[in-house]
Amino acid sequence: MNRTLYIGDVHGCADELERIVDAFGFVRGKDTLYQTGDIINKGPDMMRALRFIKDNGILTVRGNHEEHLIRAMELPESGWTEKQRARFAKLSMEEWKSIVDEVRTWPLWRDTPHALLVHAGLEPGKARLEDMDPEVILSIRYWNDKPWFEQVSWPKTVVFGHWAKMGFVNRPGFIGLDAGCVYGKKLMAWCPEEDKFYEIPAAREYSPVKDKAKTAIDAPCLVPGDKLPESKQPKTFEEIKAKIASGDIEPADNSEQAQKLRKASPSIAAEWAGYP
Ligand SMILES: [Mn+2]
Repeated sequence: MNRTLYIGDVHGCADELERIVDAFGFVRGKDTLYQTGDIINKGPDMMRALRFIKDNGILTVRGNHEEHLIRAMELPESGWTEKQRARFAKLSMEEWKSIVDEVRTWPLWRDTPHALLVHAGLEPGKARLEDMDPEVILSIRYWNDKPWFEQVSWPKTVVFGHWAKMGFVNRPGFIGLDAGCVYGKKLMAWCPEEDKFYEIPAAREYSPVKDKAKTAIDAPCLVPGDKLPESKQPKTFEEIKAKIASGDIEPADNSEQAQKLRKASPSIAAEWAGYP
């Protein structure tokens, strides 16, 4: 029987990625491997993880970390934030160029035989993927203070990652596979033909959990507030949201659609906000 495996967020955890594919018993040329995106950043060895993805023909979707990288590479070095500088210092520019060439080819979604695969989720109230905001697909967690998957129905099972804090989700029509491997929890994967979940415990905590979603720098690259004077820069995600709500941070995009998004999900707006 040909089998399929959907693998959760990797974040440079190359060992655990190799081990879960091994535990599945991947047969090259017969089985198909998919992955939820966010291969890069945070963890111990993103180059090896990327090589493994490529060598084994694993079909990924783009994660918010890959999208932030693509956008940062389009900026002149002088336009990078401290956070971006720190991230770029970890590899050579040549390596980053090869990564960006690769991740640029990853789609926002894959409509696969068993499931729709996206990085974070789907925008409630929209029936077509083409009509959804790409930043929502890449970053959604809560929408009007409720998990997005409680507000979406889709003709096929939706497989997603991105929400390490929520962890493994298994409910009718929705499978969330980011179980926080890079935070020392586990890498998870789903095989629909066997109706079975695979998991590999993280060898260690590669990145501290407390950094996650609590500080301004959680927004991987473009940190709203970086262009404000030091004393006025928001230090936490809550502050970013408050500053956007109060108009202290003037977002570059003030269209009706952008305003709607800021109301439904201030976190997504904060993560992607660019302002003059
Ligand atoms: Mn993510």
